[in-house]
Amino acid sequence: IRDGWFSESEVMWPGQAMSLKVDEVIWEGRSDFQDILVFKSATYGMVLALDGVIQLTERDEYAYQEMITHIPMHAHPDPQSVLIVGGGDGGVLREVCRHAGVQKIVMCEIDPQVCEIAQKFFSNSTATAFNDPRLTLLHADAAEFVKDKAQEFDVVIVDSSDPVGPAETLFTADFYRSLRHAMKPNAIMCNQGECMWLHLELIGEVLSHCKEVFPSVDYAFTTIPTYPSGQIGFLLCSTAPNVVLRSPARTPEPELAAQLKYYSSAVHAAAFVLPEFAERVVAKV
Ligand code: AAT
Repeated sequence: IRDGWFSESEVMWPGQAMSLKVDEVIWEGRSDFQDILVFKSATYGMVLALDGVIQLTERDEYAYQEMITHIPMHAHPDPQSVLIVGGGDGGVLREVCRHAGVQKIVMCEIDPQVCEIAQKFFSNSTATAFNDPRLTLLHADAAEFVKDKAQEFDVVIVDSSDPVGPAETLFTADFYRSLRHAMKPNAIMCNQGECMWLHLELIGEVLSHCKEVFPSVDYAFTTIPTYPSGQIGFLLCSTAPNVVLRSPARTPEPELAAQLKYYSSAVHAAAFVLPEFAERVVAKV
């Protein structure tokens, strides 16, 4: 923070930095895993940054949380058991809990302090469902946690930070192999998939790791002002062959649809239509 403005650290996006005007710093410190910063911004509400990288702002978080959650949840015909990897702010959990058919949710977030801070400062936005009785909350490296799991989950949502830092383990073929083992037949996973404007090469690599492990793979994206370059993607994988991830298996129940601000069935299908420069890379994998 300099002269009243927060600028994002640019390790993974050299030469550019998103800046937000700061009204008040609310919390600043270091956990066992990362630097944590919470501040009130002038025009984007409360903001959470980890290691200098924006994880959420109250103004636009739903564009990410809804899409990373509802694309896999609606690509699956009847998800009952869900694993959330990362997601310590609780936003993905909030969206998963909106599905009445879900019976069991396991969330594996490496850093307990992120969950504590979310419940303290984001209890009106993302951290609304930590008391849901369906939730089991664990604090571990998800790459370790999934190693001995078999056929447990219908949907896995990997809401992880970028591969520089504690999330490095979550972008490897080993992790995807363990995940596949932890998933039921016909299960779907959705992974934070970085930005096609910045990381197309990384996306191609990670997609090919996924292809080694999963028979059906595709890539979608959402728009979001406060993530680098205003856009972030998702890697979608199914444990079954020939699953068309871009066609939703279900439409949102009316009660859910009324709460959604970004996701719809039309947006689901459209999110997989990529600009030609990205389509070429994804189609080649
Ligand atoms: N919904 C907010 C967006 C995130 S959160 C990423 C979370 O993943 C963080 O809370 C972090 O502590 C957790 N995490 C990182 N590594 C691991 C791991 N190995 N196991 C379990 N949890 C982990 C992502 C924002 C994307 C930013 C785009 N630039």
